[in-house]
Parts: sequence; C-alpha cells; structure tokens
Amino acid sequence: MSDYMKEYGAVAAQFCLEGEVTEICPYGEGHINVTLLVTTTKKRYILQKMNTHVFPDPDGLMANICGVTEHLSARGIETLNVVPTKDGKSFIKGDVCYRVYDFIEDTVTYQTASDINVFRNSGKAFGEFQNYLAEFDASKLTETIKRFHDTPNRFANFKAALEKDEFNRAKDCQKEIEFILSHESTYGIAMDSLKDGSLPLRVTHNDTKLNNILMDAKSGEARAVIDLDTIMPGSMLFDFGDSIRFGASTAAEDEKDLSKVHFDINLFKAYAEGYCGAVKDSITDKEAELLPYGSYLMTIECGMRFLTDYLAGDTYFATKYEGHNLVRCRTQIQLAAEMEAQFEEMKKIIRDILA
Ligand code: ADP
Ligand code: GN1
Ligand code: MG
Repeated sequence: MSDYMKEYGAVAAQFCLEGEVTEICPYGEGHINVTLLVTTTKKRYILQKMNTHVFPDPDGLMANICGVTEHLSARGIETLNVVPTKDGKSFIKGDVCYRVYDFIEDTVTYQTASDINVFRNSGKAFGEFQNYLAEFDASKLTETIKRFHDTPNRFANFKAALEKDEFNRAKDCQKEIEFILSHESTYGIAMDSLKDGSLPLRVTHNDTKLNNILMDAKSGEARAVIDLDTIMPGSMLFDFGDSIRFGASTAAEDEKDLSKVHFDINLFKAYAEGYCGAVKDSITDKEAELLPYGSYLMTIECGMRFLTDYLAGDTYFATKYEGHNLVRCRTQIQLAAEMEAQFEEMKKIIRDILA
C-alpha cells in the first residue's frame, strides 16, 4: 500500500465514491490546498485537504462553492461537482477539513500559455464566467479572505514583515524590497475607485491564473473554471489582471533565469480579445481604461505577497525549496516593470478591441 493510501485511504472512505479505491497520489500545481488524485475501480476523483489557515471559515467557503456550482450547473455550464460525504455533508469538518470533487476527465491545465489560442480561449471563458457570476446574488456569499485584493493593505502587511525580518532574510532581497517600497504611490487606484463608486463592485473569481481553468485536451477550448475558493465581491480588474500576470509571461511563475521572463504583449492581446469579447456588454469605460493597470497591479501585488511570505518564513504559499517564494517574487517584479513601460500600447489594444 502506498504512503498516500495509508494517509488518505480512511478519509476517502468517508465520501460517497463509486467503486473501490485503488490509488491515491498528489496532483496539480496549486499553492494553497493539498490536492490528491483518487482512482477507484470505476472513476477518478480529486480529494483536497483544505487550507483552513488561509480560509478560516470552511462552512462559509463550502456554502459559496455549493451555491455557485448549483447556479452554474442549473444553466448547463460545466463546473466542479461536489461529492458528498456518507453522512450527506459537502465536506469533512474537523481539525483538518477535506472535500472531494469529480475529476473532470479529458482536460488539461497549463502552467504557461504555450499556445496563444488556448490563452485566448481562457480569456473568453473567464469573461463568460464573469457574466454568469453577475446573475448570482452577492448577498449569499461569504467573504472567504478579507481584503484579498486590497493592495494597500497587502503593502502594510509587507512592511510589517519587513520590519520584523524574523528570519534575517531581508539582507538577501534588498533590490526586491526597494522595488516594492518605491512603487507605493501606484497601489491605491483600484481600492480608491471601488470606494468612490467609479469602479463597480462585482462578484469575481479573484484567482484566475491559467492553472485554475480546465481546458479540453483535444480542442483547446475551455471546459471548466475551477478553484472557486476565492469567489467574492471584487473588481473585473482583479480577474483580468491576475490572468495576465500569470499567462502573458514567456516563462513559468517560478522561472529562476530572469532572461527568459518577459511580458508578452501578443499574449496580452489574445487574452484581451477573448475576455473583452465576452464582457463587452457590461464592461464600463473606466474598467476598460484600467485593465492594463489592473494587470500591473495584480502582478506587483502578487510579487509583494511572495516577498512577504519569504520574509515571514514561507507559511502561506506551498514551497518546494528554500527561496522558492523569492524566485517567484523576482519574476513578478520583472513582469510588473515591463508592463509599466507598455501601458500606452496595452490601452490602445483594449480600445481597438472594444471600438
Ligand atoms: P489550489 O487552491 O491549491 O490551487 P486547486 O483547486 O486549484 O488547488 O487544484 C489544484 C490543481 O488540481 C488544479 O490546478 C488542477 O490542475 C487540478 N484540479 C483541481 N480540481 C480538479 C478537477 N475537478 N478535475 C481535474 N483537475 C482538477
Ligand atoms: C494562489 O490557490 P492557487 O495556487 O490557485 C493564491 C493566489 C495567487 C497564486 C499565485 C487563495 O493561487 O492568490 O495569485 O497562488 N491563492 C490564494 O500563484 O491565496
Ligand atoms: Mg489553484
């Protein structure tokens, strides 16, 4: 029996699975939950050990997911299917929490946008997802992580970690610290505009990286938006921007060789064609104008979050080696700097698409 069978076999047995479990192994590249592929004699499932350090209200979180997935499947849209426990609950609640989804077969997730059409299709799917969420009653949603994309608050957390420098790591990342500190004046635009009402508050996904969407393995079309843990009120800038942050790069999020990491404006254009095409009836002028800024903001915010976690001893994001968060931070800083230099071209692309 494999170690994973030993560790998770009894957990899997508490869910309504078809067939006998034959194998359990780690799966995917997520940074937050522990994700396992469970194979039975009949089918495959995803078992997740939920991260209750990051998401402290698992009841509220699972109520969000059940509500949104029911809303989507009632409209015939492919989505995650929550497999109940044998006592009819949506997850196992205890010191450790677990949930199970059907494994969505014949799909792939990409860690980079190696195919421009796949990236365009993902933009269309996230835009359509935004439209479906617009029909969802926001008052039914729990805010699963407070102030998730409140960049000024993220900056305050960064400064607190820097001040503490608990692991004496600040000395290894002076250049990165300087970059984050020197860009403070750019962090407030989205939050200020949400506060003064010039940007509409919508229900958004908030974590729209390319590996949070399942693409059809054969056609390259999008099949299902996944990782629904962070669905809550937010801005379109967050969803558009986070996809660009991750996908409009020529390299992986944790590429060590920065000479390989560049912001690719053709990938930006392809994603924007897909996304803006889908939301053209609801996007406001101000949102359209700020999409390039949103891309930059999500990128520098993520860089700041990786650096904060590095300084604080790697307690938030899953890491594979010491310094992993610093490597990730460096790619984000490089991308943010390249985006900053291309705002005008990016704005023109959006204007032309929406004209
Ligand atoms: P995390 O919150 O840690 O990012 P995710 O829910 O995104 O966890 O899952 C991690 C990875 O597992 C995804 O990127 C995807 O590759 C895969 N995955 C998750 N759910 C499914 C599913 N229902 N069917 C197929 N693959 C899945
Ligand atoms: C995390 O859960 P995952 O791996 O899809 C994080 C995102 C970051 C991303 C960086 C809940 O996403 O906010 O942008 O890592 N999710 C959470 O890759 O913090
Ligand atoms: Mg994920």
